[in-house]
Amino acid sequence: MVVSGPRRIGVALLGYAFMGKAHSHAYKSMPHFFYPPPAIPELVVIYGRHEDRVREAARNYGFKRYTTDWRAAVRDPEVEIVDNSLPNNMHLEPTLEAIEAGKHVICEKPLARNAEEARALRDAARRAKVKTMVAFNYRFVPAVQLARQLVKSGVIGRVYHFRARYLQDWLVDPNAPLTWRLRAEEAGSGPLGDLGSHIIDLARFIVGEITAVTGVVRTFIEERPLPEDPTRKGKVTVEDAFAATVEFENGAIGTLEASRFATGRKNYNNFEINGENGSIEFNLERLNELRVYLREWEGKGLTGWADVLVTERKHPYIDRYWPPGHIIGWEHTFINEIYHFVKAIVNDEEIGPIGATFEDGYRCNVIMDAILESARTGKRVTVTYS
Ligand code: SOE
Repeated sequence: MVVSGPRRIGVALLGYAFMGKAHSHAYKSMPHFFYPPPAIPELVVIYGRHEDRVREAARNYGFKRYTTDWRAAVRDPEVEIVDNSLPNNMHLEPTLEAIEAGKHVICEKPLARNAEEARALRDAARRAKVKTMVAFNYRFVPAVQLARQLVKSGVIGRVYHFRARYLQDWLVDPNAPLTWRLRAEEAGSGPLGDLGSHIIDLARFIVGEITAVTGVVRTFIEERPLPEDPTRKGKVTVEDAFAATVEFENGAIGTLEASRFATGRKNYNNFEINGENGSIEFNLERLNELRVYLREWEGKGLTGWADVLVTERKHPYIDRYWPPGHIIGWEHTFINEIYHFVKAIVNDEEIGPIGATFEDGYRCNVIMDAILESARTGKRVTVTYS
């Protein structure tokens, strides 16, 4: 007897590196945990520039085919979802062509290198009937959604502050090679787009719209060994770190920073929200936990922070995984994200407000451009969208 079940949905994955690995794992794992799945992702074709590497990735991840021609992948008749996990300079054209070809698109963050490219993608998404989403995967951490629920339900009352920092240290070694994340032509910006885009998106996801920014950027190491020839050096053309102040529409103010020179910090995406009735702190390196302080506890002499373990069945997504206390990992944020995307496609549901739309991606790029403009001019910049 053949087991019948949910329909299959064909996926073309553009890119096979870090995000290609995380996304292909998510497509394969989603039906196992979100059973019965809205549809079963079928790994149809993977694209990469280097044939030997993309062939290996196809074998490793389990794709039916591989190609060094992204247009062939985007137009493949078996493909319904195009997943753009390529470097930032390759977000615009393949995503536009995929939308044009009637494919649903999930695009890695940041949506684009700058607001101009992001606006073109946002406008194309508006005109299209397909589903489009930006892979801001930290929206799909159960603890982050609990933080959002606590803020949106008024538990901490009026929000006064949002301060976030996304810190890594993989570039503190001056001999780390000049990879694509260090070149403006390919990346658009440095940690601002790579890491800052996450905390800007979380600021908007949890607290609300940002109306003005100031910013400062710095490049600490100007030249690095070339990956293809370590005896030669190339110029770093992006910032190595940024810091910014932000003003929110609801009157709150905050600070943002991101760096890949924060020695000792590995993947330290940390935010703290202070409100009139309490505070919340999240740390990605302890992603199953949320630190909470509530003033109502003070009457009981409890003037301290609680380390809440966000692994109860009532917490977002946890009922799909394990019993309380068995914790989940970084990769599960992608599984949750892919479930959200495939379910929206199959049931014709809205991507937002939980998933990041191309409007969210565009607004994030506008805010990043404003931070860079402030860093150039030394002036406070008002954030405006078109
Ligand atoms: C940078 O090293 C990076 O891979 C980012 O590009 C990802 O978005 C982040 O989730 C982890 O760190």
